[in-house]
Amino acid sequence: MQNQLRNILENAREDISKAASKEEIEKLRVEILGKKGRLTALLRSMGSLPAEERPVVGKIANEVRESIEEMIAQAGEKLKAAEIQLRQKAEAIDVTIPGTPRSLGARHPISVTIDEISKIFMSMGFSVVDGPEVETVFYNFDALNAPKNHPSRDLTDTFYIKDAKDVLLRTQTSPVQVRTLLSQELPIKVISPGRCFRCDTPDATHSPMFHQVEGLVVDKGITMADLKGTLDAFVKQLFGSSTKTKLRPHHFPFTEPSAEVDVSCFKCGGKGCSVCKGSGWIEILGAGLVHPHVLEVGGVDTDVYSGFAFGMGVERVAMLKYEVDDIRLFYENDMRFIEQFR
Ligand code: 2NM
Repeated sequence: MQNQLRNILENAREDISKAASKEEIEKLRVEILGKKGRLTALLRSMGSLPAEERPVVGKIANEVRESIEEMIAQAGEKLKAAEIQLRQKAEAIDVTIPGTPRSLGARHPISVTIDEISKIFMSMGFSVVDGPEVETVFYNFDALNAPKNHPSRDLTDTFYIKDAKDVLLRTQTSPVQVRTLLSQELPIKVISPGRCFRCDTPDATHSPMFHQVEGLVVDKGITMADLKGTLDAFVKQLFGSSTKTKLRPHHFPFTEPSAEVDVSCFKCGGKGCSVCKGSGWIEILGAGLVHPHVLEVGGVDTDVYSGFAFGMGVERVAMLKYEVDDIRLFYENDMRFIEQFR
């Protein structure tokens, strides 16, 4: 019987040491110490021993039981610790793994160009004004002296808001200047950068949405000389100090006289190259003295005051400066393109 007890203890030690889970240990506990367990069965058979042997064997049996209980408890603790360690390892954050790079983005080349133009005019004392992109026929056409039959008013050229025949997307930023004439005290010296809309089929040089910067100066005694001097100073800062200006007669409904303004090519200096298409000159602005009809709508006394105005396409300026050959590149928002103009 003592040998059997020793066997149970040794087998238990071996089995428990091999157990790899809480379930396996519980199974062993039932097999050895449970109601129908090996040790329990042996203890029951003690009744058949001679009376004098019973206390000795009983003592050993109790020691074996205690040893096995102790081994099971220790194995349980060990497994529990291993399990915790495993879980901690699985849940741990490896702070040495490089993070996912997040793009910071870049300023859009159109914004860069608008800011550069605005900065130059602000240095000459201009303020920046803005106004609604959704306008009325009055501010976009009537107040700007556009004849009732002017082609730019057509449905094919202008985006009208459906079912509201008087409301449209502004085709230029000049309605902002009409609003400025009506709301600000004289003298006025403003530029109005912003988005404009025209029904154009997109191609390399056309987009139904584009940007303009227009300027307006109204004061006593303003002449074409003020216009030419202002634009001359502007293009020298934008394209370089040797840039020359040339005014060609033109027609706009809102100015009289009107001119288109060319600048000498900043790339070749006038010899002729790919940027100026061989002519040495680049058309960059429209301008003129504000038509008295426009000033009168704006409540200006034309006996005392006169003004000049000008306008330019921001995309056109950006395309020339950065040698971009397709306007549509500005609206694709491909970061490989956008990032080149920081
Ligand atoms: C241009 C060309 C010439 C212009 C006129 C006005 C206003 F509102 F004062 F009459 N603002 N801008 C103007 C003049 C715009 O863009 C090519």
